[in-house]
Amino acid sequence: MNCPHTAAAPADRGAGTVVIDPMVQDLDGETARLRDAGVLARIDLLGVPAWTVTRHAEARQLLLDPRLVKDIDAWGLWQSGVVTRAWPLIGMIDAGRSMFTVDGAEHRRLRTKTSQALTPRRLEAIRPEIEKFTQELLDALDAGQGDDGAVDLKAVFAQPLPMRVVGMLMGVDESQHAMLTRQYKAFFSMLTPQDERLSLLAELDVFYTDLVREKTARPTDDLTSALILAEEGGEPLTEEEVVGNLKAMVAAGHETTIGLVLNAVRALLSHPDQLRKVLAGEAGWDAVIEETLRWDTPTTHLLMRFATEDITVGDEVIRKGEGLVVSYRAIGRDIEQHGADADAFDITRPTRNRHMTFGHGPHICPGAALSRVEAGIALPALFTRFPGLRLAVPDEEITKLPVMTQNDMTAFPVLLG
Ligand code: STR
Repeated sequence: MNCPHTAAAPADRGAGTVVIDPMVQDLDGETARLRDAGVLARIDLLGVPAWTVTRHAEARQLLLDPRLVKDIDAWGLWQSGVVTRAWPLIGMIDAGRSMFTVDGAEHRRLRTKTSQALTPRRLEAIRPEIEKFTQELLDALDAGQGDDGAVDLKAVFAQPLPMRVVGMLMGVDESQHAMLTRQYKAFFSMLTPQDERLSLLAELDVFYTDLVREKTARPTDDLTSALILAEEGGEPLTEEEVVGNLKAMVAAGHETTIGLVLNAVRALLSHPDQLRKVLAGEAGWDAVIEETLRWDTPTTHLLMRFATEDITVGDEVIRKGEGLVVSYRAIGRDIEQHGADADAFDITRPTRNRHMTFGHGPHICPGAALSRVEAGIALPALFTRFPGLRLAVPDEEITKLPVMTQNDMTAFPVLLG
């Protein structure tokens, strides 16, 4: 098979390779195929071969393995020039120096302030602001209904809420939110031509670098300013490192939370018995959030880690230089971890908190608590304000964003009841 994105055709992919569909036309089918392909499966990402881990226990172990690193220079296909910046997924890996791309002691240095700023205790201080944003966006939903009574829950509510929250935390002015939303939509979409993706990433670099310079000159009380200031006696982050962290926080902090909120609403609307349980107080919103995180993970596949030595997993060996993806959606449906009914959405399932959707080990999502606070405010507020909330189109007509790595929708039209 010819690969248009890489400099040379990759090696034989073998019979057991699961080709990841850039258009995300059948996510449940693909998740099941990955699970069937084994603990460690070979996948094809737009012509580029990689391994993926599809099981909870083995992923947990691999995510603690220091022989797997995030540095793209450890990737054989990159070293040899087979994969280049022309590959549409390169921006998911070659994202600049930040806590997302560095390991070991340097990783701790890059990450500490961020994780300290996002502890549940520190987040209590911004809860009132998140509640205020939520109420404003609920008003916007009410005002946004078209002639047919429908309104897009994604565009009007689920998308702006996390953007405002991460914008407030990082000190990104509200006047820039529409631009960022537009840029990230194009960045993630597989329909965007690669030259456009590369130029928008360059524009974002300029934008974030300007922001960091402004905060360096006039620090405020946001996390960007905190990242710039040196710890007492510590080594300050470089401008490049602050920019890298800021990019990672804004990208991760809004895209994944959109998925969490929308996937939870969709799951409840298509499982009215479960919705009734929450509304009757028989189960908490935290149960809805955890079960959604397990059953319909906002991150489908996380790219990528590279083996610095041969790593044996069961009967397979990840060779030195090969890439490993973590397929969180398949991991959430692991029968060994969640039982034979792992494909069922059940907010009362005993293992609902035992998912791995935020990762594991040193890179575990530093924004996990924040996303739970956001969804924990947004979901009850939405269903309290609009108890008759329902889909404006049949569920089958909801389309996924053409994004291989994220589990998000193009739009989510609802009637407010
Ligand atoms: C997007 C592009 C960019 O400028 C920086 C980053 C680093 C963090 C990445 C982000 C990326 C893509 C979405 C990710 C996020 C970390 C968590 C998020 C992968 C590459 C998830 O989907 C879990």
